[in-house]
Amino acid sequence: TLKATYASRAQSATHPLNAYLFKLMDLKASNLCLSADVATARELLYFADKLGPSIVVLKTHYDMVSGWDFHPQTGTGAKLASLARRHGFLIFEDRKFADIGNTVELQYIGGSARIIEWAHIVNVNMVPGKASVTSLANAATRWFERYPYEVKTSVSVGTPTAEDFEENDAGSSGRDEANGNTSRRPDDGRKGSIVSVTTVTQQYEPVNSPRLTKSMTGGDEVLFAGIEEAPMARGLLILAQMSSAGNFMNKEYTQACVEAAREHKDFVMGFVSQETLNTELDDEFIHMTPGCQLPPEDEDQNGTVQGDGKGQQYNTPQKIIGVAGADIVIVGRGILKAGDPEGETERYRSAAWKGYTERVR
Ligand code: UP6
Repeated sequence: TLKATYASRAQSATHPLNAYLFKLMDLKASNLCLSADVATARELLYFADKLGPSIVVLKTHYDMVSGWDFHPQTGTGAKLASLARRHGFLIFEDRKFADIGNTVELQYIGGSARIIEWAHIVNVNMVPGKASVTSLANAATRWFERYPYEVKTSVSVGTPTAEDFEENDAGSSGRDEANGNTSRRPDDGRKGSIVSVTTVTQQYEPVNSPRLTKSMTGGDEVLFAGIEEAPMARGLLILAQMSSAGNFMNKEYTQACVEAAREHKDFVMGFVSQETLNTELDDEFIHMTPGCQLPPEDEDQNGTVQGDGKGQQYNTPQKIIGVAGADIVIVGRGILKAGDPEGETERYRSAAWKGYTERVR
């Protein structure tokens, strides 16, 4: 399976978000996830917009960001969702849930952050047991069942203005029964550069419903570079291996993570891991790998990269994608602390993509 192309895995993927993500990777020639570990919401949105064209996943730690606006329609999550549609990437909140099932459910759906509303992907640290995975899966199902809703989107020609950034947020109207109020909800919709006027009305059924239907009416839509609508779905990555020195995730633990994933294929997209964990023929999981840096441009590109002095260890994209067989590299400081983050993003994108093309060749 190391030779399978992203395009072919888009076809065979069982999870709708994996099918979408592999297609994005193929279209954008990118297997790069930006770990947007910044201090303020302002910087987060800035980097999401600037670097969005080169990445396929934007990873957040919302709880390290100051000035996070929790408003469901106009807040930071909603703005990120809008940028995700515009540039074509998925949002991954790296919350690493790690508690009893009941608690992780409430943390996923509730609180001020309401992570489930704006993050396509979350992850779990499965130390408390497999029940944490089951609970998150059930929570997502129930969330969809409670909120079947309609999305109306209209986008304009040319460079988006501040105004359509706010307005065309492909949010959806849904009645929040628990709170008794009707609110616009941020969610998946347009993406890619906008090249035509579009008015689309979409009706979504809960994603796990047997009645799953999606009907589209309204005007024609033309989206940039074939990038389509993200499916209305939610996904989980299981943290199966860590990059940090001396971590306690041994082989048995990693294997238990793989078993849990196989038991919840409709919700678990794959793993945060250091290598591919697809060992059985019908394993279709995706693997995202943190602990990735390139040597500085003027140094030997096959040389090794020092850790950060706080336990983090780094491998090159070539090693992660080409040798270990992971699918997406996760890069934070390698890009964010560079003098030219935009140029550096391209350097990482092309290095990781080269690792992929050489692997499948
Ligand atoms: N992360 C790791 N290692 C793991 C799991 N997650 O580094 O095993 C996360 C960190 C950080 C990012 O929480 O957000 O990936 C890595 O950032 P860096 O590239 O700046 O080291």
